[in-house]
Amino acid sequence: MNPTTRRDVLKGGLAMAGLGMLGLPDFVLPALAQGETLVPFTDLPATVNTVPAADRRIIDIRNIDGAFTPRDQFFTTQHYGHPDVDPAAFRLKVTGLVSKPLSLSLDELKKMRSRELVFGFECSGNRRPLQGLSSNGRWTGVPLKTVLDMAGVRDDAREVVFFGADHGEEDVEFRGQNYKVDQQFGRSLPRDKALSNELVLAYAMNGEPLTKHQGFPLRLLIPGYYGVSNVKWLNGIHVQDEQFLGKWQARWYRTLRGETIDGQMHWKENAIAEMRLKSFIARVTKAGSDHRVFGVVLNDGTPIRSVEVKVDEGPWQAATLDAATMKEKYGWKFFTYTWRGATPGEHTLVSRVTDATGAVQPTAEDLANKKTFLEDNSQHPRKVMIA
Ligand SMILES: Nc1nc2c(c(=O)[nH]1)N[C@H]1C(S)=C(S)[C@@H](COP(=O)(O)O)O[C@H]1N2
Ligand SMILES: [Mo]
Repeated sequence: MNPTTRRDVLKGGLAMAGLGMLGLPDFVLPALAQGETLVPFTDLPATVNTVPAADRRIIDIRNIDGAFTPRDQFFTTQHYGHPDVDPAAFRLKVTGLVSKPLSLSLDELKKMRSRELVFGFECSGNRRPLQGLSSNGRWTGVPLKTVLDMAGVRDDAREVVFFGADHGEEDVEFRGQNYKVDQQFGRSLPRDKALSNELVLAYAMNGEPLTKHQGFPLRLLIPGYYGVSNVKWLNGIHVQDEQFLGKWQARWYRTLRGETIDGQMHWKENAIAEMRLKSFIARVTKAGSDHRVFGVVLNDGTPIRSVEVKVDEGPWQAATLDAATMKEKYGWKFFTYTWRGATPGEHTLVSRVTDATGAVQPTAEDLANKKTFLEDNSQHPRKVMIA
């Protein structure tokens, strides 16, 4: 598809939404094959505002046109805005229960043996109707284990806490008292997880330095975990023997779920960690007399067994897993399904993914006892209009 045609399609979409061209980013539309056209979702506006604020960005899932999200389109969010970090003065400090505290410059980190990590993640708040808070990148950085081993984690250490340069005043409530304290954004991991092999302190994505949005100059990446775990503007690693109960670890990022155990309802609050098994349909296109359904899978890295698609009240049908994206353990994955014989009118399409352990993506009804909106990995029925 040539650029002129893409722009025409974009204009068409904007005209339908009653918006002008001014002030909107020049996003390219998906690489549609010759003669392939987008089928409108009737439960999503023709265009979505992908830049709701200067430091926030979502993706329009209909526009995904490759395995890796370009750095200027990668979804982005944070709680305290963007801190200013001077890369020359930057130091990563490793403190606490270590035999040798460290203070590492960016150059020192970049001289260490690096590794690449393909990792796609979603914000734990990503959900219908937009599903726009996910992206996929090829990251470069230093294994966290290299730095922790260099510092020497002591035997009495139980947790590793990661701090960003960003901070804000928070109310810490205790029995009717509010204590206002200035806190850095902080997240923690149990010792064994922090010392496992796949975690990376990243300074580049898709072959270029991180942008400010992505946490320049350094961020933590925990493959398979939700977005919140990937601490941006990372400047402190503190090793301790206590549990870390900071706001963004223990209080804000929680899911409340009811679970029946031995006939009795138990209400559990869990901290956000591993991504839950999810698929969603990102776009439907018309190609000749057939329709093509394209979608995305995200999870904790457990191999994927299958994705199925259901049209209206029909049977579940096998979708085709995209071989290239399936190869990357922690990348997002794509699927396609060819929908034959679509009749004019509105139709409901839904996908569900099953992993190698046999776990199946839940329906919204299955999650009826999940009371907070985080970790919504439910099957997402999507409506389209066939002309
Ligand atoms: N230092 C810091 N890191 C942070 C956050 C934050 O507020 N401060 N937000 C987290 C959340 S909630 C998400 S979803 C991801 C988003 O990462 P991205 O902007 O690269 O997409 O960053 C995480 N890392
Ligand atoms: Mo998030």
